[in-house]
Amino acid sequence: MKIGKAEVLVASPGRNFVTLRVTTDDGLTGLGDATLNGRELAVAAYLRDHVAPLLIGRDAGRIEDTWQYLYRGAYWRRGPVTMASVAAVDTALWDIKAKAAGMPLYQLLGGRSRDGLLAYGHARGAELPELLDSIRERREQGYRAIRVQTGVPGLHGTYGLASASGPRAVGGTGHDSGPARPAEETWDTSAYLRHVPGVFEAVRAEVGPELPLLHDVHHRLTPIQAARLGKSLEPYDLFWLEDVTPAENQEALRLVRQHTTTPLALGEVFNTIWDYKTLVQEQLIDYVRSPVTHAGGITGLRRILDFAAVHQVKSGMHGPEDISPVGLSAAIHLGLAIPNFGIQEYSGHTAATHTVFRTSYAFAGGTLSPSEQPGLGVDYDDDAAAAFPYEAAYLPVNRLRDGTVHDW
Ligand code: KDG
Ligand code: MG
Repeated sequence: MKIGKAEVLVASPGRNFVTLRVTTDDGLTGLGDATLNGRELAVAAYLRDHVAPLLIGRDAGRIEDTWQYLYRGAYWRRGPVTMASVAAVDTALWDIKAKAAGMPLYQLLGGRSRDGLLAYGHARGAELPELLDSIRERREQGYRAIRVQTGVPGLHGTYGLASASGPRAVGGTGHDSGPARPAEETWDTSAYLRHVPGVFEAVRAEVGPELPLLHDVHHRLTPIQAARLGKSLEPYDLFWLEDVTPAENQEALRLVRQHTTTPLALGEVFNTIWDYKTLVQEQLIDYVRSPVTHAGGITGLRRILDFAAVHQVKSGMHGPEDISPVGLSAAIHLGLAIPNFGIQEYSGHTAATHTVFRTSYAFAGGTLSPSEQPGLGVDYDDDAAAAFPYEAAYLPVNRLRDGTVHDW
């Protein structure tokens, strides 16, 4: 089973996606997601110029060897561009192997460890009434776990109020203001810390004690601020508090941990096991946020999650709209098989996205399940994709009130 073709597919059905399609000499195809929000073309070029030519003629069945070849063999290792590229190759090869075996991918990963994956959806509102409506809407859609993001008085727009993957860029539409560039938002940590506990108090009073509630801080606090927030949210029993600090400084989480029993999830921007070394070994977090798409594929993420399992840390794979249906499907197969599944983020995709990515996984009763189709169970429609060319788009940039750039 030699690799005959490796194509990099870039399209923007609803938003930009980068997909790798690997085809073997005997005609089997595998898909991998390589989407890196706001830096899509960097990954496309890395794959097209530096990886695809190396794949031709390789044995498609040698997944681990290919992973090592691309990771160690490049000399320049880690980082989001490299690891999204490695992930796309790895996922495509698992898709092929499972198709060759005539099995859904989760069977090759050890079979089912559970019936389906508990998924959480997103609720948002600038003001409380809008937020409570949004929570009601998600519950009507079947969600049994909900992430709650709120506006902050005095700030126009903050993380989580637009779609999970952020508003699109401004400009670049051909009729106004030059090339596309990121939108800018304003941030005020004190206002946020004053406001959020009251919102959770009101939400808990409305939904009762059982509904799992989550919240994403999106890397905006210092460790001592994060400790204060975690402590102030304890009465509202969060399922998790996400990305409280930027966390490149893993040791900083020790301080947060000493002060609060609110469970912590972290790492959607991390790519390798090394990014989690201290966090996991010292049990400074409870959930690993990396998705298959950004952490070196099934092979890379499974290694992280096995390491996490030793320390009672569970999965909480990133699953906003900028993880393509291919990446989401890979997450569903992996999440079904691993022993330490925690929860899966699922914000769904637009109708336009689904015209290009033909999926077979199901969301029902708050639970995601893969189909029994061989492989990942996702097909890519080239004809549909032709109608959606790439459009430059960026995540926002965040500034403090005095203009200082802050973490978004
Ligand atoms: O591309 C960035 C988004 O995926 C991110 O902002 C979404 O934080 C996010 C989440 O938890 O879904
Ligand atoms: Mg997040």
